[in-house]
Amino acid sequence: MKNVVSLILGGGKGTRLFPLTQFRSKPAVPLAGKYRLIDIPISNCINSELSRIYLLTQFNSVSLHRHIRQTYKFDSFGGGFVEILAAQQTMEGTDWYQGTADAVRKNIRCIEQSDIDYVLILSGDQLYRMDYAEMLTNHIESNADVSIATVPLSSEQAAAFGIMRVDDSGRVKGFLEKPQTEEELKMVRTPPEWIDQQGIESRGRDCLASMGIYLFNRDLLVDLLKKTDYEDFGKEIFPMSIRTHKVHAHLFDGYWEDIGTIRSFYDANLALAHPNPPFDFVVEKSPIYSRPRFLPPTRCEGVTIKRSLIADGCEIDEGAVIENSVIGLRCRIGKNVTIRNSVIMGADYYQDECKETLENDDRPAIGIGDGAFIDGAIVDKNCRVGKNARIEPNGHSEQDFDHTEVLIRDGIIVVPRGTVLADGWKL
Ligand code: ADQ
Ligand code: ADP
Repeated sequence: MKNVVSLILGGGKGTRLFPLTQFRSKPAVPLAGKYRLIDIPISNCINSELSRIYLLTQFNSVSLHRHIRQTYKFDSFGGGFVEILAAQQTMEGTDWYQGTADAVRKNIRCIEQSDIDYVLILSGDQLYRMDYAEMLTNHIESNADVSIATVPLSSEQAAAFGIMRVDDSGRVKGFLEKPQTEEELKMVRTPPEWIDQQGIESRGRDCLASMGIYLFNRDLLVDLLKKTDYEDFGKEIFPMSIRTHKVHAHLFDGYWEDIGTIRSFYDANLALAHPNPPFDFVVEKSPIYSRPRFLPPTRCEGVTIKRSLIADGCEIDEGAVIENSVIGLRCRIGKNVTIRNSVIMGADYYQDECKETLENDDRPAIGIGDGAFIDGAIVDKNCRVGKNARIEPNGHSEQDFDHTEVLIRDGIIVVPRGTVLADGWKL
């Protein structure tokens, strides 16, 4: 696998994940209480024995950079690395990445090194487990120029993805980025029988969606990027190159979730707390890596916890009830607090260590104050929720809502990073 280099696209603005992406890039968004989204593709690479990894970033990338620097250190003998390629002005150009293909083009020298035969392009914001070595084997056996990983979906979900039509051998014959009309969809539908024939139960699914995971023969990728000015893989490179090159579909049927919206972020996190989670962190041979933090174990005092994940370093006081929720690092939860169906991200630091604990600070402490009630919410890091505050959508929707402290997105209340909600606060 030494002749494969991985490029993770970590630069999108993540507008649909606002306000979680207000101060951080999408791949830096916390996941399952103690990880960040970027840990997923990097762990998949390491577990597939791919250790030459570049991460292309552009927006709000400070916390992402710090996380990578503190987490992924390889020994000096194996030649592995995770290197960040932040958008920068150069002698050749002064503009930022214009799209996914343009981001790769602007870093073309990294893939032009002589010992690289294949380039694996990944997204920095998806939750799945995949052995990329299997994709490479399939790519070589089918003698493909490019392979696109694809997952079967129903037509109702198709509008959010690149959808492809393949022939019997799996060669891609049509590719449409985000088909919006029935007419467009018709051009790229796949008969469910074909999916069944490949040994995957179609269960009514009749679309093959691109997972945004591409494996290119290096020389072809360099050629395409140098000879064209295409800016995007889904919109331009694939629709054009299927005519002239052998683009092959690599079928995948495991759990795969694109964490692009507040709703998908919320659902994916809560699903992780199920007794049989669709994505399991407990796989001994292929762990999901993250930053080692040396936090103390969570301390609980007379609390009721059902179907929840509790990260390290929390303190949960007497009478608290936590159901169907994810509680992140260093979270302080006061007495008789109720938290249901919520993602509480926790804190970056313990307040006592910080100058903010000056005696004249009359704001509520970082964490969730005594008697607070939270249902159907995402509470970002370092928030101060006052005593007896009530955070719940309460029948409000995004449209009729004009509050300065919190937002409603996809029916979920989002409390942005560092928000202060006074004692007794409610909608
Ligand atoms: P989208 O996710 O909508 O669809 P895009 O916004 O291009 O496509 O993002 C792909 C990845 O590239 C994301 O990880 C994003 O953060 C990153 N990215 C976007 N712009 C970037 C830039 N300028 N610089 C660096 N990184 C950037 C894509 C495909 C679809 C496919 C879905 C699957 O286009 O065909 O179905 O992914 O999720
Ligand atoms: P985000 O998860 O929002 O991207 P950041 O990575 O920007 O967060 O911030 C988290 C980092 O802040 C942690 O790495 C932590 O080490 C650091 N940090 C630690 N103590 C403090 C402090 N007192 N104030 C602000 N940040 C701190």
